[in-house]
Amino acid sequence: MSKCCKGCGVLLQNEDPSKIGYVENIDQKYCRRCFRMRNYHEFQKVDIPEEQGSMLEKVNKSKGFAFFFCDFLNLYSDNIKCYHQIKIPKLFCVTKSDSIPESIYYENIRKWLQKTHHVTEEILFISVKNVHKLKEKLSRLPYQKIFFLGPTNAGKSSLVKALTNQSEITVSEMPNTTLNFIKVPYLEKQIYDTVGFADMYTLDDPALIKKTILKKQIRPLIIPVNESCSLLIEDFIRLQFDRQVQVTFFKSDLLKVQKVYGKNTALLDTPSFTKDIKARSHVYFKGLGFCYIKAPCKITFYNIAEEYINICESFFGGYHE
Ligand SMILES: Nc1nc2c(ncn2[C@@H]2O[C@H](COP(=O)(O)OP(=O)(O)OP(=O)(O)O)[C@@H](O)[C@H]2O)c(=O)[nH]1
Ligand SMILES: [Mg+2]
Repeated sequence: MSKCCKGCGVLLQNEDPSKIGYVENIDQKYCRRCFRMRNYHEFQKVDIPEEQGSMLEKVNKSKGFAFFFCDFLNLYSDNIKCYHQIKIPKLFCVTKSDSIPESIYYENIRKWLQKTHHVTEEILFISVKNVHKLKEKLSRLPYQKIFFLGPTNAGKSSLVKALTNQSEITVSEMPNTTLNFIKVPYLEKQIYDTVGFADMYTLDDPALIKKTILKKQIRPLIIPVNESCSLLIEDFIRLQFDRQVQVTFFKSDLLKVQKVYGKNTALLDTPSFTKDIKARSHVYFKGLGFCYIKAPCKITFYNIAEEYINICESFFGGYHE
């Protein structure tokens, strides 16, 4: 009989140590990758076994209900497009609400998701420290099958654990921790933890991922810039502005963003692209956070491919002023 890893859901196998799901003894509870992640905090990048599309297809064919989880720093358009691909009854959950700065009203984010991103279903704000809203919602849902979907690292597995007091599921800051559907009984229902959507800049860089962990509330970092200086994110992504403008970064405290003067950086030679930024925009660096730009300007991006940038209208201004 085929057995699955209790931590990540992958099918266990004892034939090929180089492939996912490997265990020396098929009776073991966790695959080698989960075992090492749980005990030694060791990370091994893997290719996701299940195609994202086929996972969504299975969900969309079910008669279940979907919770879409996305953390505050990753509410970018490409993630929200994934939400719109869910065709069964659903709701939108902004996770890691403990990290949202006090100065930002949930109501503004909610209206922005509705207006800018066309989210018409219910929107909740939750964190692992506060799962009661999720419990309440689940207790009122007339569905047996509940799918927890969303980008990798959004906190799906952490919420399953917090809801069910289940300690077997593996949780980590590394991307694609969960590798398959994991069915967990909850009340009279079945919750299905799933494989996270993954399109982040950080995917191949464990050291960088560690700098994106949100240990406490985000402190917005305000940096006035002009055409004679650049902004550096972790010494490699560089932003050059064409005029004086104020930039406010929302990111983990661990991620370094600094202003540097002069144009004599080695990164000048790397491929770049330029974007026109409208007043009151968010520029998302997928997986790293975002910045709010108040006035119109042009930004030239160095050392980051265009696919890792999403730009959209901000939730500052407009909705509450
Ligand atoms: N600050 C904060 N961090 C959280 C919260 N929930 C989860 N995390 C952290 O976010 C990281 C990812 O958590 P997971 O539960 O593994 O995320 P996931 O969505 O299951 O990720 P994949 O399995 O890779 O798709 C871990 O480092 C968690 O500790 C939360 O409510 N607040
Ligand atoms: Mg997970």
